[in-house]
Amino acid sequence: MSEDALFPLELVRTETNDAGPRLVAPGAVHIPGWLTLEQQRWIVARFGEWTQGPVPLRAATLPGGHQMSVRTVCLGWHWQPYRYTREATDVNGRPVLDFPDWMVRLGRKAVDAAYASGVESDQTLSALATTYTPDAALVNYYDDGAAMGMHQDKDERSNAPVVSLSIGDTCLFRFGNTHTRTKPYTDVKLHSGDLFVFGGASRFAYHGIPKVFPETAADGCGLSRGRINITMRVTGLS
Ligand code: MD3
Ligand code: FE
Repeated sequence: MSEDALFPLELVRTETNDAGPRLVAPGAVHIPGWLTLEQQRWIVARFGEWTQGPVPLRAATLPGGHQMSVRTVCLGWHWQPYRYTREATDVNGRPVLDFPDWMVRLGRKAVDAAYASGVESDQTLSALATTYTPDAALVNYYDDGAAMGMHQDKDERSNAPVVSLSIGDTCLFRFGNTHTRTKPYTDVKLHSGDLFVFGGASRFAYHGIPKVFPETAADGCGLSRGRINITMRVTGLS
């Protein structure tokens, strides 16, 4: 048999030869290895700039007094438990960085990749890519011991999809249901370069990161320790 038959062009994907798009739940599409290593390195370089200020990476303090182990820097709108503001009034009062145009374009490409891939048949979702305009990004940094408890993202006044990009160490992602923070849920490993889009019936599902696996980052992703996750959102605020 020829190599052309063994490796048809449309099935040869990324450096890591990952699987294609997978529908994890209605509206929730996982695309392993969506970002190239070069794109990952470029984004990691931007992350280095964002953390220089005006607002530093910070671990938010929850209303009960507990501090999160994940540290975050925001773009477009600053998130604090549990609202969006234009100034980081819980950190240093400084204005949040602008939401970059390249990230709007990347968000549209992500929504298109997820919902035009054929794994999600909802036409309302596949029509979204051209108009999708995220205006806030939470950029989370996880060091070895960091985790994020089960929660819903419901501080936005929009049901537009959330786009998630992972870079660095592999983590365990727990995708739950819209009713309770407990079972049933689906556990998925997220690797460096993975895309996940959460729209439709999945937009208000509980989810969390039970753990990251230290020193599992893909060689050449640009991050030597830990994990970065970018989530783009439409706040519906002005
Ligand atoms: C499902 N971040 O920032 S990304 C968050 O990896 C957050 O840092 C995690 O949860 C992280 O709020 C998980 C996956 C994710 C993000 C947003 C969602 C899943 C989602 C919104 C709705 C449903
Ligand atoms: Fe979340």
